[in-house]
Amino acid sequence: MKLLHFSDLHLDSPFASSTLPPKIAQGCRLRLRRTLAKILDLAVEYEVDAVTIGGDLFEGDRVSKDTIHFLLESFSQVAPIPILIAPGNHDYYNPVSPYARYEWPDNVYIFTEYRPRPVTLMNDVLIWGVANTLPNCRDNPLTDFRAHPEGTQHVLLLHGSEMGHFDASRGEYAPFHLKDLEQAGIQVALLGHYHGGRVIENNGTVAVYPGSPQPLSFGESGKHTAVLLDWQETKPNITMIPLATQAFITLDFKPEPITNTHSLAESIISTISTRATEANFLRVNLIGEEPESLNLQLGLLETHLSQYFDYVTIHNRMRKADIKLAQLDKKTVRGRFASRLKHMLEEEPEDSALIEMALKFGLAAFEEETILNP
Ligand SMILES: [Mn+2]
Repeated sequence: MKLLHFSDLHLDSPFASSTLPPKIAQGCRLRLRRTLAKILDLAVEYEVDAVTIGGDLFEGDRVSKDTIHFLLESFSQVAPIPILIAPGNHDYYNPVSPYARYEWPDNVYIFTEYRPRPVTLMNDVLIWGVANTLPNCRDNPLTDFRAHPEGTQHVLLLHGSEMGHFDASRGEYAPFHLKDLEQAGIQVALLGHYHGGRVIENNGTVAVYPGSPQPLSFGESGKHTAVLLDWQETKPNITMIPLATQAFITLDFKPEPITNTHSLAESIISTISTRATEANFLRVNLIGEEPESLNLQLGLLETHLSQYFDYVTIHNRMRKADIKLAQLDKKTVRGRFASRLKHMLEEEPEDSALIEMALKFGLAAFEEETILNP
């Protein structure tokens, strides 16, 4: 038996958390549709016995009729390959969800209850599927569940949080533990919810998170795959097939000892070695102490980097340089200037931003004048 499993495609995602411009976000949504086409091509190519979807296929509060029609057509094109869907927290099942309102092709089976229900895939294989039926299911869906009968391969399809590998960035939905799988007699759990792909093995039970096929925001690390499971005997061989063609790259960058915006841009570019094939989005956090010599022009830096990346956002989190002892030498004009402003900083903290700016530009002016100590 062969299965192809994926989850968390999030069709029609607004990509809002990454503040992408509308046109770039539109390109990402198009890429999600193309990724579904790619996954279904793989299903045909590998001649799988079923495709399983572990929820968050689309974003239920935003999904367009157009996208649902795209899904209906895409799924019917791979018939008779069965497609089993366990709705997640973003595409949860209820009587008004697209899962209930549209007529899905005959090869599509949608789970509708918040407890494991079986579907016979072949003679001795049962797929137990669970549907999230609310946007925030918090009870353990496996409580008191026992897969039966014995001697059958029991596979679970579920969108939920395995609490032993809890990913706080995704929150606690349909929570369960690995031991619940064991106790229920589940051999393989095909999961969704965590967007970083991983395979968890424990006492003969295998749990698979494929990750979101495409990363959906900055900070989404890990693998982005569809997973091919190929049962030779009782245990499946597991192959994670990478699918991401877009990348959200976050870089914390400490610019010392760089002296100008141009060399800063060039060294940021050379730091980033891996790129996705279709689109790369870059977030740079400038950290550490701001080099005294660096008269940073953020707009210019962004334009420079935008020649190499599809979207760039820069966050300047550098600390202002401390006032150095030499600058406080009261025998020099510069020292008296620095001391005076340092004193103002202590006396008038509410104006600190303005005073720091005056200090920075004032000291820069002194440097260019080459003021010598007497
Ligand atoms: Mn998701």
